Amino acid sequence: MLDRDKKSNCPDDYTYNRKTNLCVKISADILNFNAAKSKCESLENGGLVTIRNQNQHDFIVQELTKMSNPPEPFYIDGTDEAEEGKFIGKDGKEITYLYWDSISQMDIPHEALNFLSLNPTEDYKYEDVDGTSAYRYICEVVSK
Ligand SMILES: [Ca+2]
Repeated sequence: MLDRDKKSNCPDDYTYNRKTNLCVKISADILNFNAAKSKCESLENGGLVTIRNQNQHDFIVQELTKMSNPPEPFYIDGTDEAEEGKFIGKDGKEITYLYWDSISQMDIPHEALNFLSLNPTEDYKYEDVDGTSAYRYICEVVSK
């Protein structure tokens, strides 16, 4: 497959990164998790961004640090609603790359915290949140 084909379905207002093959857009608005998910999914092949490895996380952090952001999390793809501690991506596969911040998954109960976000106060490491708060979010369009 040619590179130009890989990004052929990346919308103009999204940013394409060849190295990670991610096509993403950081939202300007704030929504709760389900509304953010729906908004991202309103585009064909769209959804909250699924981060599967360090390279992809690095690219997202690089994009986030280009902006001036409020000290609030950004929603990304992944939920452990079905089985505590097992985060599942929008493709139905388990997310094994989980770079937790210093407070998440530690000493407080996390049963009710089922959604992944990036925590700007800790270099955009992962924080599990309950999904009810309106935050900014990161959409992707998956390559065809
Ligand atoms: Ca949980």
